[in-house]
Order: sequence, then structure tokens, then C-alpha cells
Amino acid sequence: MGKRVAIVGATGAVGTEMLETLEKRNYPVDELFLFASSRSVGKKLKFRGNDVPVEELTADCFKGKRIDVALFSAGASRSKEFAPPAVEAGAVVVDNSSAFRMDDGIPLVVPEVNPEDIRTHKGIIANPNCSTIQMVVALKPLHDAATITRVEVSTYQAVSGAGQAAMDECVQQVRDYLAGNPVRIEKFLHQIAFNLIPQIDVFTDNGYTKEEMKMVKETQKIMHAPGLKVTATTVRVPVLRAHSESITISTEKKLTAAQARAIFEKAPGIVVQDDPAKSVYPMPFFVSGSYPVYVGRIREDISQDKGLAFFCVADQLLKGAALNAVQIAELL
Ligand code: NAP
Ligand code: 3JN
Repeated sequence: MGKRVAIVGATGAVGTEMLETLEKRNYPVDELFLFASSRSVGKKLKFRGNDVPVEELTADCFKGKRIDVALFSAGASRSKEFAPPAVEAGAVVVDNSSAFRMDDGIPLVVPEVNPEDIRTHKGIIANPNCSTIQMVVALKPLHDAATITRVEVSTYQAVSGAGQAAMDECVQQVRDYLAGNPVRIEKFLHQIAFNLIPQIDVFTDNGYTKEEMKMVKETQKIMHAPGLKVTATTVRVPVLRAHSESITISTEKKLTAAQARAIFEKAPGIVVQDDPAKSVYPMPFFVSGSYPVYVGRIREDISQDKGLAFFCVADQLLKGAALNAVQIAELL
């Protein structure tokens, strides 16, 4: 039997990918409901050739619709306010925001890593942060083989991670800069065109940003490894789509680069692109629009006895958000 599905934040960068992912993966949708702010009421979005109207998100909007699954991507404050009434109305909420990720009793799920955790849900299942998702997909098979004790990650995050308007701002800044016009800065803290910004989200008391601490805490929760040491530096780069990560790990058991490559090749959700002699490695421009987590530059870390370094790239709007949420809905 098909499902009655809602997308909350349907007009946004992630929401539009959710719509497309449901269609592409042939998710059994019987009826689809789209919600966004009052600004979007009157808009219609296409699903399987039909126009679906966008409705205003309100506490009552789920009532009487018998929604089975609601995919939320309208930001954490909207999730906090509107996920409980959606659950109350009978839906299972798959939430893309940070609102519930670290709550005890709310599973934080990446289907390739901890699908079994979904069984413990009581109405809400959290989708991790996009930078965390692609990293744990890559870490899990290595952890199973050699027990990871420490992770050091630096990210190169695309502007679409900050939403549709941020993507538009980057493009406009490039145009203005090349035309010799003043560059307008609204969505970012500094000019992003021809630049990079080593700050994503606000700083916390320990000198790390919130984005960096999400990577630390969410990784420990998803991998059921509260003692796993993780340090992260997250950086915004003027790439439109797909996040990249340079990852170095320490392991209890030594893995050679060849062993790690063989492990990645067999792991779910991963595609290895690693042929240094031919300059083959993953790059964000080329993986945009695709589902897997791509891994390359796999090598033994020369600074330690038992460690590996690699580069990992994934489309964060898909595997980092919409696809992961739809995969969770498929598991349900
Ligand atoms: P976005 O492009 O700015 O879209 C935001 C969506 O939320 C739009 O549909 C917007 O509707 C809706 N919205 C905003 N304020 C609302 C309100 N007061 N009431 C109802 N709907 C409202 O942002 P995005 O990139 O899609 O990200 C959305 C959320 O997904 C993020 O806040 C984050 O929690 C999560 N996320 C994003 C990414 C990513 O890579 N971008 C990755 C992982 C998770 P209108 O069009 O009507 O304004
Ligand atoms: O900046 C990025 O590349 C990813 C951004 C994610 C994001 C943006 C605004 C609010 C999140 C998230 O998924 O953690 C949130 C949030 O839900 O707190």
C-alpha cells in the first residue's frame, strides 16, 4: 500500500530535492502534501507530472490528512514547533534539522551505518548534519575492520549548504566582482566569491563552531562510540554544490592503503575514485546530482604507525539531506 507523504520546507534547496528524490526512487506516494511559509502559498510544484499546491505550515495543517510520513526541512525552529503536532496527527517525522538530533530516545540515522536504530523511534527520526552523514558512511566500514580511535577532518562546504538564497548570492557576487561592481553580502559573513570562509555557524565557548561540534557529537552518537575522539574544522568554499572532506584517522589495528581501498570498494553507498597516476579522485563539480559518497586519495598517514588519510566528496543536498531522509522513509 502507498503512503501519504508530506514535505515541510518543500520550496527550499533541500525540499525540492526531496520531491525529486521521492519521484526518482519511485517511493510509493499515494498522496503528497507540500508545506512552506505563507510567502509560498499559491505556488505549485510538479510531482509525477501533476501540480501540487504549496500550503502554509501551521500547527493545524496536518490535522485530518492522515499523513504517514512527514519529511521536515524548514529549519530547526520550525521543526521544534511543528514536528510535535505532525506526530500528534499520526505522522512519523523524518527531521533534517538539528532540533532533535542529540535528544536521548530520538534515533539519529544513516541507513548505511545504523539502520537498526530506527526501530527505537517514537514518532521522530533525526537526519544528521550533511557533513556528518558523508563522513560516517566512509568511517563505518573502516571502524568495523580496524576500530577507529581518532578522526581529524577539515571540510570544504558548498554554498548550497546555507540554502538556496546563499547559492544565488555566491553566483551574483561572482558576476558583480567580474563586472567590477560592488559585491553585496547578506547571507555570508564575508565575500564568498573568489574566497573561502573558515567559519560555518556561530562559535561556541571552546573555540569550535557549532557546525564543527555537530560533526563531533553526531558522529559519536551514530557510531555508538561516545569515546571516539573527533576534531573538525569546517570551511565554506565557493563551490555551488557537494561538500568535500579531508579525513585522517587513527586505528587500533593497522590497515594498509590497499586494504582500506578494498574495504571501501565493498562498502554500501561508497564509490572509490582513486587512481593517482591518472589524477583520478573525487571532485564536487563532477559528483553533484549523484547519490553515493565518493572516496579517493587513500593513503597511509606517514605521521603515525596506524593511520589513514583520504578525501571524501558527496552531494550534501542529496546524501547529506534529501536522499538520506528518503532512505529512512524507505526503511520505515
Ligand atoms: P532554504 O533553501 O532556505 O529553504 C528553507 C525552507 O523552509 C523553504 O521551503 C521555506 O519556505 C521554509 N521556511 C522557512 N521559514 C518558514 C516558516 N516560518 N514557516 C514555514 N516554512 C518556512 O534552506 P535549505 O537549504 O533547504 O535547508 C533547510 C533546512 O534543512 C536547514 O535549516 C537545515 O536544518 C537542513 N539541512 C540543510 C542542508 C543543506 O545542505 N542545505 C543539509 C542538511 C540539512 P519559503 O520558500 O516559503 O520561505
Ligand atoms: O552549512 C552547511 O553546509 C550545512 C548546514 C546545515 C544547517 C543549516 C542551518 C541550520 C543546519 C544543520 O543541518 O545542522 C541547521 C540546523 O538544523 O541547525
